Amino acid sequence: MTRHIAFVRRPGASIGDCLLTHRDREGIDLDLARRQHAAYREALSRLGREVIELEEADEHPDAVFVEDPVVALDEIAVIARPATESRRREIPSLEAALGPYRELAHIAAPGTLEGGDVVRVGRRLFVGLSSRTNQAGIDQLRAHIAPLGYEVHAVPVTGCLHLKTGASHIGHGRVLVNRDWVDADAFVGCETIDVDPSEAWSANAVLLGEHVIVPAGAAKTCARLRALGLNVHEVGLSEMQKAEGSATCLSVLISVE
Ligand code: CIR
Repeated sequence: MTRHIAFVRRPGASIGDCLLTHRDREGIDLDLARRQHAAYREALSRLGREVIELEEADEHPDAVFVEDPVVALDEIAVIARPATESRRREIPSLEAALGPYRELAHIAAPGTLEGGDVVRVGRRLFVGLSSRTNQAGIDQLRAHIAPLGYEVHAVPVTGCLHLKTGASHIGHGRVLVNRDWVDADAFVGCETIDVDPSEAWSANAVLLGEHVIVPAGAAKTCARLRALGLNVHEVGLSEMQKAEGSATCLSVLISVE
C-alpha cells in the first residue's frame, strides 16, 4: 500500500528570532503557533497523510519551515543549500529523514537553493531566482533532475521571500498566484488563478489530491478555489506568517510504495 508521508517539525521556542526579509518583526505568540501547527498536522492526517515529526530544534529558529532544506521528488531528494548559515544547520535532520526513502543529491557552493522557491507542476519545476536561490543553485538542480525527465524554469522573484510565498500549484496545471509578488506570465503552459488582491498571503497552498490547505482568513480566494471544484481546508497560520512562512513551508510531502 502506498504511504503518503508528511514530514513536519513543531515550532521551537526560539521562533521569535526567525529570519525576516520582507516583513517587520512582530511578536509571535508561541502557544498560538503551537496550536496552529497542531491544527495543520491534524489537517494533514485527516487528508490521509502519515505525519512524521522531526525532532524539535529550539536552537534553530526557522526549523519549523522544513520545506526549505530539500526538494523532494518521486525519484530523488535534492538536499538544498539555504542561503544563510543558520538555515544550513537544519540540513542534517532532513538528510536523516529523507535518506531512508530517497536517493539523495546535494546542491554545493557557490549554489544556493531553498525548497520554498520550487513550484512543481508535473514534470516541470518553476524555481524562484530570489534572495535565497541563485542561478548556480538552479543550474545544479537542473543537472540533477533533467536526466529524470524534469524541466527546470527560472522565475525572478522580487516581491516576496520565496516563489512559493506568491504562487502554488493547485492541480490540473493551475497555479494560484499573487501577481503583485511574482510574475504570473512566467508559468508557461499553466493556467494562472489570481488570489484576491486583498488576500496577499493566500497564494501559498498545500495541494493534496483534490484538497488544498490554505491559510485561514482568505474567504474570497477560498471561494475561487471552491468554484474550481477543490475541497478547501483553512488553517490559521498567523504566527507562521509573522515568521514569513506559510502553509507549504511547514511540510515535506512524499509518497512511498
Ligand atoms: C526564513 O526567512 O527563512 C524564514 N523566516 C521563513 C521561511 C519560509 N519558508 C518558505 O517560504 N518556504
